Amino acid sequence: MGRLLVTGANGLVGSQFKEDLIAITSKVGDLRDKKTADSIIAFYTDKDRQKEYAVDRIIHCAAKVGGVGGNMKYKGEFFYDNIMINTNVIESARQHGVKKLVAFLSTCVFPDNVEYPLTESKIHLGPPHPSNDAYAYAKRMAEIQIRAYREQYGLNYTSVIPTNIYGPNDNFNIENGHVIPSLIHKCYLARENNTDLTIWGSGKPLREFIYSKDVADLALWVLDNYDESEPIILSTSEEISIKDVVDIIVKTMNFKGNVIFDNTKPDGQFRKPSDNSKLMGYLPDFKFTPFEVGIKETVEWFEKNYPNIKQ
Ligand code: GFB
Repeated sequence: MGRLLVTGANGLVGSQFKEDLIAITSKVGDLRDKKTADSIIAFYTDKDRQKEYAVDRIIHCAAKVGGVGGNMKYKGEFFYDNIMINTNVIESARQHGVKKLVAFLSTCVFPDNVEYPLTESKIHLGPPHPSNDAYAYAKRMAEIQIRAYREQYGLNYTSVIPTNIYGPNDNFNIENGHVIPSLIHKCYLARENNTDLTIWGSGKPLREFIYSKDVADLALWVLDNYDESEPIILSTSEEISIKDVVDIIVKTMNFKGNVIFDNTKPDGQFRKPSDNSKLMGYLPDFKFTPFEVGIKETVEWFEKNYPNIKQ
């Protein structure tokens, strides 16, 4: 078995892999560019040059991601960047003999109006939620590309469908980031400046969150143990309201100020409850990091590294 290459290795999930691997970050090259993506993968898979260190497995985490705000504002970029990155990486992996590739989707790719809970077979049963349709359709195409390559080339490539991921080394941008990093950043500033903490929307929407470290552990398991053509959902199947998320962050950060709900800001999709029984069928004893523990570790990481964070 050759070496593992991880794309997006400086990202939320990519930075959680501690194995001996080839870490590809955007500093190494722009994967939206076909030649650049191909030269990177050609270099590390070249058996003559790399000998026993040649790469034959890829975990593909690189993507343009963001929260509901960023997805609604930059639909063109979320579509173009993700469809180019995925298409280039999966095609170059094929051309250079990569034996196993795991790509990342997200539960936001599922249709907005479908019978809940979400299960793997429902991905293409209708349009995704309008707030992130550009991103969702681009990600759905990775699933299509992988299935097509399995059928034509017999490649054992697959994909994982995590719920909303959070953890250290996230993008803490207040306008375009996901809810948990945005709220931790805003709560920190409100506490330091004795100002109100403003939450987007009503606080009623429900989400399922999974800790980045758990996602990395599960992606490694999928890499070496999961050979089905169908993607697999990575989820705790535990829903929590945004209001309750706010309460846990406020308690963890010891914030004593006012919490304001700004209904002029988007609630996004109301809920996207997923069924993790496929995953649990394989890993019945997998221990997910409890939400309050993950939040505590993420807040500690933020306060230790602020302001040297992605924002
Ligand atoms: O994380 P988030 O932006 O993504 O928002 P989605 C989750 C919920 O948090 C929404 C509420 O209901 C927001 O209204 N929220 C409250 C906030 N305060 C804030 C805040 O300060 N910032 C943000 N960002 N949200 C994304 C998709 O949807 O999920 C992406 O757009 C991706 O493509 C990601 O799939 C996992 O869960 O709404």
